Amino acid sequence: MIVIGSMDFYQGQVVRLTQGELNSVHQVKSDAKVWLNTLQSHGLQRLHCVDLDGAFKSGQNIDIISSMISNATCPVQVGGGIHSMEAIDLWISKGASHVVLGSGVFTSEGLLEKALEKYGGQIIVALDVLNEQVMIHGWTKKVEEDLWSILKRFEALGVQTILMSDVSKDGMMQGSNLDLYKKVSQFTSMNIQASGGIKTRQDVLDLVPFNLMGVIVGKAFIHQTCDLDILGETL
Ligand code: AMZ
Repeated sequence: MIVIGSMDFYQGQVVRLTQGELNSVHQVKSDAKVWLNTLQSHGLQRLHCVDLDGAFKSGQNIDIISSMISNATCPVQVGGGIHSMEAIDLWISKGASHVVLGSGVFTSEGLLEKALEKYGGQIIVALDVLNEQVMIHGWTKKVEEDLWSILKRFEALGVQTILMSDVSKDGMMQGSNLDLYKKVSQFTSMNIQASGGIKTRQDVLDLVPFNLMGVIVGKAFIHQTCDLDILGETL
């Protein structure tokens, strides 16, 4: 398992939200490139960039995220507002190693199949979960289909990696939803990236038994509650 450093962008700024609520937004770093360099100097192995304007349909942060991709020496996965093949093509052409699809998988008929056919393992599906229900559109709308049936369906379609966030834990820095990752890791053989709630190194270590591919950490580095050197480790 590796630790994936996360940067969320809203209106051109690096921000953090609490439980995904836009009214909790606050700018955390005034210079995204400086923060990227800091993460890289501690051994960053993968960067996760989220375009929150894309997810909330309030615009896009293409230039700043593109500049993260050009300045990063590690793979960069990008998500938020990627709801069409054109948007996927754009990010791949800008050098994203992986593209994270969320709402579009549930709202654009055939998008996931087409994306998998063209980009295979470069496609990551985001499942943002609240009480075992998947949330879309910036975590404001529930998907009716049951989480476990979604997982079975995606695995059968050939999805290699899922990014599972626990909405209730996100930005709370109270540890992750261990029960959820335990259940999901036993249920599926897709690679799993866990996201939401990490505060300390111990919170990261608590996930090691579940054989996850990665854990996404954002706020804990900004608030310096987790040592940045964990970015260079394989756990
Ligand atoms: O914080 C939020 N409210 C939020 C967030 N971080 N809403 C969506 N997202 C992220 C998902 C995923 O990485 O975790 O945006 C991506 C999905 O976006 P979309 O536009 O494809 O649903």
